[in-house]
Amino acid sequence: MKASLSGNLATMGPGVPYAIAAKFCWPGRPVIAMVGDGAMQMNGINGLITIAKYWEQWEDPRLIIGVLNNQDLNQVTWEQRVLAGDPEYEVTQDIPDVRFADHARKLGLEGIRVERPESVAEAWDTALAADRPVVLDFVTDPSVPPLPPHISIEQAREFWKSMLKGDPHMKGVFRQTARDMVANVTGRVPGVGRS
Ligand SMILES: Cc1ncc(C[n+]2csc(CCOP(=O)(O)OP(=O)(O)O)c2C)c(N)n1
Ligand SMILES: [Mg+2]
Repeated sequence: MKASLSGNLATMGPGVPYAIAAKFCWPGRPVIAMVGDGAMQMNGINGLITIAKYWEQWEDPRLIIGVLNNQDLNQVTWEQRVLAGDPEYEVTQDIPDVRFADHARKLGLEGIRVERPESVAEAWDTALAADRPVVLDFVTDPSVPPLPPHISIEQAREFWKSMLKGDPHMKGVFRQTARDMVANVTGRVPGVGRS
């Protein structure tokens, strides 16, 4: 198996083009890309047109694009909370709920929208057994803190500041943070649900 990341700058946009390049290099092997919905809106959906043009030439047609659709530019939202103490600024951070699976189907590809945790495994099974490229549109929760297990005092302080200033997702963020803390103690993966 080979893997590629967008690099230390967390550059948005390479996921789908890299996956297309991988298919041209190894047309006989399945390729999986995992991308954010912001990146998918920037250039990923255009890449689907390229995929629709070429996929029938590939010996193994499986190319799975998994989109983490949290309707948010989430990495930056959390940086602003934890590094600057700023609540989510909806004007710049919220992005539309694009129906990526519908878009894929319009292009002749397969598309599956996954809205519940119980549907995740079946969606992967379907995509891995499909006779064409598939877009898996996973609806995910922007309130889950994407933080390392140990955070610094400064990060904790800025986090609290961002909440106390009136973050629009405060309730959901507290709920998911509490779930994470319980999971850390019990070792169980917390349930997922949009807040
Ligand atoms: C080309 C580019 N533009 C902007 C940024 C700054 N940036 C880093 S992460 C991010 C948000 C990414 O949003 P999304 O793709 O939806 O992924 P999420 O963090 O929500 O999982 C932004 C704007 C970047 N790294 N690269
Ligand atoms: Mg996002």
